[in-house]
Amino acid sequence: MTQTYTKALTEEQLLFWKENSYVHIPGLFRDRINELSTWIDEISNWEHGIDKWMSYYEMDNPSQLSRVENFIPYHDGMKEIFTGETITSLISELMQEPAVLYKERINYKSPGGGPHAAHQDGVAYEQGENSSFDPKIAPYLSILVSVDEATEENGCLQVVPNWPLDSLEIIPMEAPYADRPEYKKIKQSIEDSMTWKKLPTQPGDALIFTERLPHRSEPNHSDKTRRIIYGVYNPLSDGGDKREQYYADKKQNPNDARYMVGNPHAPSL
Ligand SMILES: O=C(O)CCC(=O)C(=O)O
Repeated sequence: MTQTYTKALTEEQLLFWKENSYVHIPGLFRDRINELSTWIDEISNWEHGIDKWMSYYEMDNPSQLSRVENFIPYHDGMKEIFTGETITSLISELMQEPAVLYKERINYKSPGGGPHAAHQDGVAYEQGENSSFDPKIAPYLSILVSVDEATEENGCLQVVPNWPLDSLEIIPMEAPYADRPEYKKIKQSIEDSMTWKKLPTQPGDALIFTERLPHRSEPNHSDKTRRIIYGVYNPLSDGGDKREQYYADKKQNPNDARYMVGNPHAPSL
C-alpha cells in the first residue's frame, strides 16, 4: 500500500521543486521567530567546545562564533522545532517517505563573517568525496529557517537555478589553500561558468533544498549578525536514524575533509 503524506505544498511549489531542487516557503515559522531568536542567543552563550554540542569559529577570526551543532539533546524547544510536525511532514512529503533528522546547526554569520564556498552538501555525508547520487534513493534534504533577515549584503544563500531534481552530477572540487588541503570547494572555473541566484529570506521564511543542489553564500558585509538554522534529513529507508553515529564520528575526527567542504570555520578544540 502506498502511504501518502500531508499536502502542505501547492502544485506550483511542487513543480518548481522538480525543476529547481529547492523551494521557498515564506513565513513558515513567522509565529515562532521571537522564541527561536531567544533560544539561539541562549545557545550562543553556552560554554563552547565539542564534547557535547559542537561549536566552531571563523577560520580567519578564531574568537568569532560561526556555527553550533548537535544542540537538540540539550534544548527541548529546539528539539521540537527540528523533529516536530511542521518540518518533518514537509520533508516527508518531498521525499515521499518518512524523513529522519540527520544533523542540525545554527550558522551565525557575524559582521565580517566568512563566505560559504560553492559546494554540494552530499559530499559532506557518509561517502565524502566518493559520493555518488543514487537515482533510486531520495536525496537528503536540508531546510533552512531564516531567523534574521538574510540579504545580499549579509550573505544570503545562493543557488544554481534550473538544477533538476533528477540531476545526479557531482561537480569536481579543488583545495584552494595549500596550507589547508582538507578544505575543498567546487572548482573555481566551474563555479565561474555557472549562473547563481541570490535567495533573500525574511525572518521565519524557510528554504528546502537537496544535497545535490550547488549552493554558496558571500561574507556578511553588514554590521549585524545574520542567524539561520539548518536541519538535514535523510530518508528513513536509507539507513534509519543515523544522527548519533554522525556526531560520534565527527567528534572522533572533527577536521576530516568531509566536514570542511565549503565551510568558513574551524572546530573549537
Ligand atoms: O549559511 C550560509 O550562508 C550558507 C550555509 C551553507 O552553505 C552550509 O552550511 O552548508
